[in-house]
Amino acid sequence: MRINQVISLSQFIADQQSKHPEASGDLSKIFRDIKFAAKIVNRDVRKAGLVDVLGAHGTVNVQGEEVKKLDMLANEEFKSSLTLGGDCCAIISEEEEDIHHIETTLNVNSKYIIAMDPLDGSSNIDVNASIGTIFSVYRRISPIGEPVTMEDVLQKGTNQVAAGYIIYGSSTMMVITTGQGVNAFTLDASIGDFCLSHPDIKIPKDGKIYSINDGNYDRFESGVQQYVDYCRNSTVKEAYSARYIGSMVSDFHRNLLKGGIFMYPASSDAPNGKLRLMFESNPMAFITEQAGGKATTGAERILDLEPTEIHQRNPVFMGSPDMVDKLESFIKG
Ligand code: P6P
Repeated sequence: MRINQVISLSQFIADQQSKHPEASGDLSKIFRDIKFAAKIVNRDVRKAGLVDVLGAHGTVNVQGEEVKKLDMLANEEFKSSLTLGGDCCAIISEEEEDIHHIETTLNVNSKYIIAMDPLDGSSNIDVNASIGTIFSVYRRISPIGEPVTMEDVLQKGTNQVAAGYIIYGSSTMMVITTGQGVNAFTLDASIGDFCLSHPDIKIPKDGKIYSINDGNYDRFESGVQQYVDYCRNSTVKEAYSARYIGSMVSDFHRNLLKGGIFMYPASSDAPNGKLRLMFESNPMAFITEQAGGKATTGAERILDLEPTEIHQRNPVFMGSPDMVDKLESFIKG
């Protein structure tokens, strides 16, 4: 046994792949490509402020949201790495209106599709708060070699082959699941690789942290308001804490490790909420459930939702199972 045995992300994926003799190794290559882009985005995020990558890109995306320069940089980095890697036949991105088909000879004959939010939490970029990348991996449904269809990219969350996020915070960490639990890898810049730092993460069954944009309180349905009141009025002994940074990856990651509930409900001015099913809800719901948590719209399991549009939104409640159950009890009255 080597002292301080370090397990790299690549080694970990290879070990997991070896448990599945039928595996082709293509998924390992998808992680290779995501890891490469993540290191480049990490470099760009870390030097933001020193070079002209802060601020607005001068355009708005399909969501009608102001695009930041780093958003577009990150989007291009992940598209480029996945294209050069040759194992991804299409990408859907929060920053792209439609399917991005990858039609090089290698990619056209590959079977994996990526759904990604290349840089989530843009509003925090210019104020040096942590941000992240979120991704899902799906296997195409239509025959390999044929043009990717809408059916290929609009798959239920239960069809995810893998999901993960990279958090560019006090350290840069990649948290992933391939359906066999949740593991986190911290970037060791001295060796330029992600190393296993949090094996087999399980979210605490209950918690005291609730994360929600309280500014929307008056526009929430009464069940959600009642749950927020329940948390606010908790006794000193039970004292709940409100923690919300406005960057889903950061709020999610804290609650995953400490226990808590992350909420982005529907509201009177946003009847489906704000977060995107394909780019935020599904990958984070997969990770939540693999860590022993619950992820619902308040009415149904997120992973069971049937997507109908690339950029569709849904209400989000995810985290410690006892907290999600309590929230749902208020919604169900
Ligand atoms: P609000 C960031 O823009 C984001 O998509 C998520 O990362 C975050 O949880 C949410 O929006 C914050 O939205 O309306 O509270 O600022």
